Amino acid sequence: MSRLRDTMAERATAVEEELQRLLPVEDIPERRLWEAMSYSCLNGGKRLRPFLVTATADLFNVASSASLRVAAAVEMVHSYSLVHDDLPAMDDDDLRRGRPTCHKQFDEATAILAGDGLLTRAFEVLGDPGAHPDPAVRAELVVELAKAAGARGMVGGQMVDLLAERDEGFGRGMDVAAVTRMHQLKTGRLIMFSCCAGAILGKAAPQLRQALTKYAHDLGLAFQIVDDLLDVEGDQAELGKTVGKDAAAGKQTFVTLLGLDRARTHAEMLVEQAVAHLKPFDAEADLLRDVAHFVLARRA
Ligand code: GRG
Repeated sequence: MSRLRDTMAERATAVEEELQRLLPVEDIPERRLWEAMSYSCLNGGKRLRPFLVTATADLFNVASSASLRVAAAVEMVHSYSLVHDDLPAMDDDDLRRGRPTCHKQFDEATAILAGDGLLTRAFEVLGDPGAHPDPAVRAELVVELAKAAGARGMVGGQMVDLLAERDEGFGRGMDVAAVTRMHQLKTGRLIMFSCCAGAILGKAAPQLRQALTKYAHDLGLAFQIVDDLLDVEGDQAELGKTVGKDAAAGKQTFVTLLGLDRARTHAEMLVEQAVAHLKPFDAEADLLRDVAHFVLARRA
């Protein structure tokens, strides 16, 4: 695991530097907007999605200058989603990555614009020749990220989640299949794009891209189940409660549906399955095998 930790740390630094390069202060007319955009994406985080982009791109010997660009674009979309998710109209959170959320640090309107700015900049970056010399590859990256992040993906999943919380949609009637579907959209699709982006950049054979899609599918779900487990375990540690923030807000989670033990076993099974999908790759996919185990073992 220390090999993975070191590589993740190195790549997180490289992505951070790439994000800085892609968000120069002089490009943005109001310094406050630049500050809010930078504050929201240059603030730590695990950088899991960028890591998946670069690790899958490495399988196909993609130039690191290209994979870092795409990795930074995915992180911009992820950061935008967190800024908007934290807004009072959504989850109304005060803290993100251990610091005040963007709307707390700045104000609501600035946070909305910072999110919008990050989202649109991501697509500009993918459309730029720096992402790949072949325009067909760039077009595919743009379309696939739009599908993953938009109403058929993350935004759609967020809507399902919002309605569930208000009990206007599937609500408390959500079963494991419905919760799984919601998370596949809300967090799974961006994780899936992150794993496919390397294959798109490397013009991978369809069966190899398919193997990575299946890996990402199981990894994304395991990531979410672990998130639900950490939510409850964090509550237990900090507050002496046992429900978790999401369940307390009336949401169905994998833990409310399956219980702690079965939820963990399910996540373990998914990680094993994810690793099994990497069979067509030899030792060069070891980082992806390690990151699957990291997702299971993570504490934050
Ligand atoms: C507002 C359109 C819109 C979408 C929001 C992803 C999302 C959709 C909301 C995040 C809500 C949330 C906390 C979900 C739990 C799983 C998750 C995505 C956690 C945050 O991702 P990490 O753990 O965060 O990769 P870091 O900070 O490490 O980048």
